[in-house]
Amino acid sequence: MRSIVCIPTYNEIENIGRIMDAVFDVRPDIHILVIDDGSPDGTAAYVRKRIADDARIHLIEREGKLGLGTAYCRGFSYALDEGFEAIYQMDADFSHDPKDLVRFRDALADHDLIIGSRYISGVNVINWPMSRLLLSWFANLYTRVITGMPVADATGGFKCFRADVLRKIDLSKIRSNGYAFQIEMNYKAWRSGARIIELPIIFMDRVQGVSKMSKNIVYEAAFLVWKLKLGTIFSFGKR
Ligand SMILES: Nc1nc2c(ncn2[C@@H]2O[C@H](COP(=O)(O)OP(=O)(O)OP(=O)(O)O)[C@@H](O)[C@H]2O)c(=O)[nH]1
Ligand SMILES: [Mg+2]
Repeated sequence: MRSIVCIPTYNEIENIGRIMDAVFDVRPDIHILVIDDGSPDGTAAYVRKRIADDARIHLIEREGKLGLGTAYCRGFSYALDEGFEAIYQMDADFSHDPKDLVRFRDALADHDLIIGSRYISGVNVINWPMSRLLLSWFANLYTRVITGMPVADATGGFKCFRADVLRKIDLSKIRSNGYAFQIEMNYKAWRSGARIIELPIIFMDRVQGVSKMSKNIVYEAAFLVWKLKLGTIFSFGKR
């Protein structure tokens, strides 16, 4: 399967080179698409240099910090247009272990959406403050109870979609950004009948670079799960 991993970046100059190397180490077949939002630290300029001697690297540059959700959607659309069949997403900051890309590929044989999960087989999060862990854990419980979606970790950002799943989702209608974006994509994939599997991953807090987490991300997600649920009820069972 032709595979590509979408990596959104905002000020990841300390990480981007090393993460690309780590990805190619385990998956030399995979392409990498960086979606950079005009990082002032020169992340995009660095990627551009690497593109000169590696055809597996792709770059989309946007004008300013336009948010994670739209960055992913731009990346997914690009990947579909270019004919990729397996479309991965991961963070640049080493919270996600590139070695897991191998297990994800194997699981794709009989699934349509692979979700890297911190909350099956216990809690696999390293170096998060307890407050953030609790927030994330309760956000997932809340999402599961309200939507009924059988996913233990619906807010994580380490995933792989078969292209067919993304084609069924109208990416131009997605407005959410942070946690909410991940929930919305999982929900829409689930409603469209995708075969979903969660694989246990170990999530490490970022060591290098700056966090972009904010309170708005939490409010957005809290509101979105109701919107998804009510949207489904009022569509009278339509998918
Ligand atoms: N293109 C783009 N990338 C972003 C934006 N915000 C965050 N990112 C990238 O998306 C990925 C996830 O963002 P993080 O800042 O790591 O979010 P997080 O994991 O919730 O929080 P921390 O790891 O604590 O910073 C990283 O690769 C970021 O560089 C954005 O507005 N645009
Ligand atoms: Mg992070």
